[in-house]
Amino acid sequence: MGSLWDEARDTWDRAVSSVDQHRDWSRPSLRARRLWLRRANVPIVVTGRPGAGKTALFEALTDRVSGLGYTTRVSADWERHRVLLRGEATSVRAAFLVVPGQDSPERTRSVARTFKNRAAPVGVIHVVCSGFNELWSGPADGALRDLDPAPTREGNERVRRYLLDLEVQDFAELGQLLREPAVRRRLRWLIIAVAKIDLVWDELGEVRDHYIPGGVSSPFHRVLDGLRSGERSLPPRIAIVPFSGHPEAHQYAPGLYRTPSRLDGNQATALRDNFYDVLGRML
Ligand SMILES: Nc1nc2c(ncn2[C@@H]2O[C@H](COP(=O)(O)OP(=O)(O)OP(=O)(O)O)[C@@H](O)[C@H]2O)c(=O)[nH]1
Ligand SMILES: [Mg+2]
Repeated sequence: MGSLWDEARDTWDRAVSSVDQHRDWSRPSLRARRLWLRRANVPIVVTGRPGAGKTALFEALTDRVSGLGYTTRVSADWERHRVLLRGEATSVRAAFLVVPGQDSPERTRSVARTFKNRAAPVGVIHVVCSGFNELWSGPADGALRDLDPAPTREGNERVRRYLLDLEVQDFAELGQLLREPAVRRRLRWLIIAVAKIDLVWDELGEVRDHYIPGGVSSPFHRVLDGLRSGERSLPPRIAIVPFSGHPEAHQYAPGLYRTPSRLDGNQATALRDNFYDVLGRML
């Protein structure tokens, strides 16, 4: 296994240990501030499945306190923001585009356009969540109707596994877009944000092994390795990091098993600050 994944594992482990070492007064290495009516020239696209935590991640990054001010709701439309990212040695005006997760022909077309045209992104933040997606339509969601899970942890696990498969498919679709010539010319970095890590904090080893190659193989690695070999469609820099934009208990629908959050706001802030470090190194 190449040193790329060893490095990715080190970056992940550093993020995890930053949670224990975090101090309330520590200063993040990067500031992210929204700009109004200012030009921005570094396009960054945030992708991922419905209810994965994309909006929560963006809000946490641009808030002073992680997760405050974020209202839970489905994003029906694209969220476009201009953000000044200022580190010690860098200052970048980024145009953030948060893609709505909901499937529709318009969405598919417009995502493809974003990746094909001359405004192809310089950076992609792809959000995954170990299958703990929010099912916005609740009991009416097709997965719940088909699987009809018992209100137990085992029932929940079936839904989670099913959503984990969809997550891999979605990542494979992103992989197709990364193969576009415009993207291969432009894209410098990819961060895979493993959001909602507060829900799986007691299974961190498994989660890391699912997303980062180097241990037991997983379908997610196959997509990553496919991008890396052959056509070499992985951008020069890649990081896979745990994140928690909005720690809270999770339930697929009322009456079903409730997964508790295992991190508090300070710990989520530590992961946010770690994300700033990672992002700062990409810019
Ligand atoms: N436990 C936990 N819940 C989270 C986290 N981030 C988001 N959530 C919850 O997950 C749900 C979906 O989060 P969003 O950020 O709105 O998801 P999204 O990816 O923007 O979804 P779409 O708008 O459908 O594309 C919300 O109810 C959030 O409160 C997290 O880090 N931990
Ligand atoms: Mg959203």
